[in-house]
Amino acid sequence: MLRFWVSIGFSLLIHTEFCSAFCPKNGISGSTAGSCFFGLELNKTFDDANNFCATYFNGKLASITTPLDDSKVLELARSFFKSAENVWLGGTYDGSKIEWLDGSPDVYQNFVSETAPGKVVLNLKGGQWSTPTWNSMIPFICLVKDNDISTPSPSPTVPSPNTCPNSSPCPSGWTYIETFKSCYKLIYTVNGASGDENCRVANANLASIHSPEENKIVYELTKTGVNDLQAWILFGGQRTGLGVDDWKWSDGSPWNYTNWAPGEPNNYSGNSYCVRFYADVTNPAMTAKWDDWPCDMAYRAALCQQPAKF
Ligand SMILES: [Ca+2]
Repeated sequence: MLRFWVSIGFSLLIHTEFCSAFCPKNGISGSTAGSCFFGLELNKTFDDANNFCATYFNGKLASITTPLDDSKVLELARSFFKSAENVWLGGTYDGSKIEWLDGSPDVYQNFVSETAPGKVVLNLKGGQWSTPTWNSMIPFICLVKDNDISTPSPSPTVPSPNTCPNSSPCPSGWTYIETFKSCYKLIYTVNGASGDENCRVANANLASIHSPEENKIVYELTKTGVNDLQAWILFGGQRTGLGVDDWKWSDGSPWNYTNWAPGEPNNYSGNSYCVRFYADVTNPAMTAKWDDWPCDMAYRAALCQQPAKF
């Protein structure tokens, strides 16, 4: 099986399959050979969701051009998304036509009647498409295709791929990042104790960070694109004493990198035993920085991490 490596902006290496598009375990093959639809349970705006599909999977928000794909994607979404009402598809509707982000033709539509112009979502309850009245932060469905093949006449000894291998070394619903050989998942609305416990129940730990590249991926996984004064993400830093350097990672890995915001860690109020990660803050200088913070506060989400299993 041929594989290639995509080098993206900040030198992360994301693995994908050349015989067909990379397909996570929860993915399904589309009607186009080598295509794969899959859901991501990360709440993002339309543009950020599409950027995520592009950056980490070399794909786009999903286009749907056949009734069969429509029904398969609905089945996928209903089984994958536990609590979502709507999920992004990759279309913009002008009231009569759809423009798909991946350039697919406007040959099939499944809107509820009198849908207004806007970005297209799939409604999991009704099973039809509509357009939300504002650019919500919701989960989304990516579509990856193997149509970027640059060799026009592949060797006849290489079998033509027509299936989408379930090649992700991560459990269903987790995001695989090749560079760190890790699987990530967000658990929403936690405090320090419940976030830690929920990761452990899933055989994972709160995420640890050991380099600027790893800090960047945590940012990419946790930002939503909408600034929020309380956009705090819990990850695995834990205070072990009162000193500035008295910290450890909950997964036991070495404490060898920090990205504290200016003046941090300050142990303000004397009980800042956890760390919050600034995902979407109004001050750009604070973006992706860390602040020691009380564990019993409400965090937008916890980021869990576990090693990929091959
Ligand atoms: Ca602090």
